[in-house]
Amino acid sequence: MEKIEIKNPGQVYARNFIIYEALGEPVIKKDDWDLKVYGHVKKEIIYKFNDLESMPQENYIADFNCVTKWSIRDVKWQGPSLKRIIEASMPDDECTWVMFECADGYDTPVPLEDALDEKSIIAIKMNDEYLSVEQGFPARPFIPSLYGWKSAKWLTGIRLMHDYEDGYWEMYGYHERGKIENEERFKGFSWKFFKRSSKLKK
Ligand SMILES: Nc1nc2c(c(=O)[nH]1)N[C@H]1C(S)=C(S)[C@@H](COP(=O)(O)O)O[C@H]1N2
Ligand SMILES: [Mo]
Repeated sequence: MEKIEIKNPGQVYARNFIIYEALGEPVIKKDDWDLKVYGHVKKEIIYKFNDLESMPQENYIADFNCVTKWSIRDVKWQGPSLKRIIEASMPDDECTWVMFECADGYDTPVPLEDALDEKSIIAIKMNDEYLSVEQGFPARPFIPSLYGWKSAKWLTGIRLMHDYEDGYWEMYGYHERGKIENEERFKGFSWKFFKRSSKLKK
């Protein structure tokens, strides 16, 4: 199976996921659940779980990287292409960001460009099994190049936006984009540049 390698400076590998539920764990019945793509789109679309499952599935191996510096090596991911899902709704030309919205009230924005990456998916399986309730059943987006807080569990909405808006963690200072390679952990601050400037002082 294809393996996606992303450089993850400053991360430490752990054995198990740490389960984060900043706003608690919602109760979701699979048959009642749906995922709505809306906002600045020509066509709103509502997906049921079976719709996602019957679409062509992406399958690959990639690390999960939490911004608090723990990573899980070689997680197997499966789900339909996020690009395909977004493009089906025909976002208008001024869209630049998407907001992932969740059943628990959590939300997080990502640049449209990253959402449209070939490797971005709506994950419905991790390591060959449907997501567990604590890990976001029925679905969570996964974008290999971005930190784990962008992988919003219990996803219910994908909102196409013209302009950037903060989500839950971004409001507390987490980075707008969260690109792992550049250590985009906090707004207006990059460890890459911090290290470089502290070296210059010596
Ligand atoms: N709905 C929701 N999604 C969420 C979170 C959350 O608190 N609520 N935490 C985020 C953070 S900070 C991380 S690192 C991952 C953790 O995923 P896990 O609980 O599967 O380990 O979920 C992300 N998605
Ligand atoms: Mo995280």
